[in-house]
Amino acid sequence: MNILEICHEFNIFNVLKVENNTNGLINKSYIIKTKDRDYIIQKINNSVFKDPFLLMNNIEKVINHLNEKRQFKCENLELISTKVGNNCLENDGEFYRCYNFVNNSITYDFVENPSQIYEMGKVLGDFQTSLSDFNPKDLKITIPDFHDTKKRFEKLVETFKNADSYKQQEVSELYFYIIKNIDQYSLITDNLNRGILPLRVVHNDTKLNNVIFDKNTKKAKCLIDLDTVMPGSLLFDFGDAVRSFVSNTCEDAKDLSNIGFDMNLFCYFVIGYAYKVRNIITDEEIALLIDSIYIITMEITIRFITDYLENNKYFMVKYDKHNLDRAKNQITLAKTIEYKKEQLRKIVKNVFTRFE
Ligand code: GN1
Ligand code: MG
Repeated sequence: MNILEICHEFNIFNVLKVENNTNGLINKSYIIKTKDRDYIIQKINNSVFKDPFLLMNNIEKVINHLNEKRQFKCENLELISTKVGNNCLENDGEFYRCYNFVNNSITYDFVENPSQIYEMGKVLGDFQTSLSDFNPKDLKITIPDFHDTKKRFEKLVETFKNADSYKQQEVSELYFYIIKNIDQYSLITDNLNRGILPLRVVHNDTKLNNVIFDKNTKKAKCLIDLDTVMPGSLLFDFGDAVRSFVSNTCEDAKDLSNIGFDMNLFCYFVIGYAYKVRNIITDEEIALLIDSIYIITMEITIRFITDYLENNKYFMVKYDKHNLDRAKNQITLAKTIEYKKEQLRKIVKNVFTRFE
């Protein structure tokens, strides 16, 4: 089926234009423009998501719950059904889904103004609070052990052993830093398994460009890309969100000298976030917020190196060493976080005390 035929399956006719959307490292997206309204059709990567129907059912449940809890529906999260009323189209082993595309919405790869980050903190906090009464066990596991950093690490060790010696040499400096910090990787999962941290609904991919903003009001509207909603710890989302904006460069920038930890942005984020989650977050979760930023940054570093060693099977790349560049970038950020940990803990403590 070509893209126009796929549109027809979603009852979309009179297509004026189809644009490729290059955001995202996993799914392929197309913006479909028609006379009356626009849509985004995504081809779900089914080597990453083995059962797209399971994933779509998770998404639908979460959207329905969010719509019930809020006074407004996020129009960006309106799923368009197929002609026969399904939330997903299967054709020749390929899977497509369709959302409403809202023209006055915008996403950012970079921070242009600290108020965006305050907004991002609020939108993440709102997501977690709105879903705090949703039983996470009602969601299916679409990618097992997604944020099990220790397992990601073990996979890297295996992959490294089997890699060719040239590549081993190439990643050795990164690899040894990763091994040195092994003690930290199971901090969140161990506490989850022991019941010290509550199991919650987690978005699992809370980077800045998954926050939709209103072009006119500049307010954040909602978190999009719900592909990885699954049970887990809210710390995964906090850590991932912070790592995505705090260095103020993109995650594949090659110039490592620009990578820092923007304290000012971090404060804006924590204030917005704490304001929204103050009634649901536990002391045990607050105590690990800073660790989560380090852990999730190390986890994505581990994933990028593993994929580089496995010849870029998982993440889309634009050139052979793309994943290696991403890993170098993220490990540089992780080292900055490690260095600032105590200072960051004080900020978190001060902000949360203000909301007591
Ligand atoms: C992937 O496709 P995208 O960009 O939303 C990945 C995330 C990573 C992210 C890094 C299912 O998300 O886990 O943090 O790339 N998604 C999946 O940019 O693996
Ligand atoms: Mg995603």
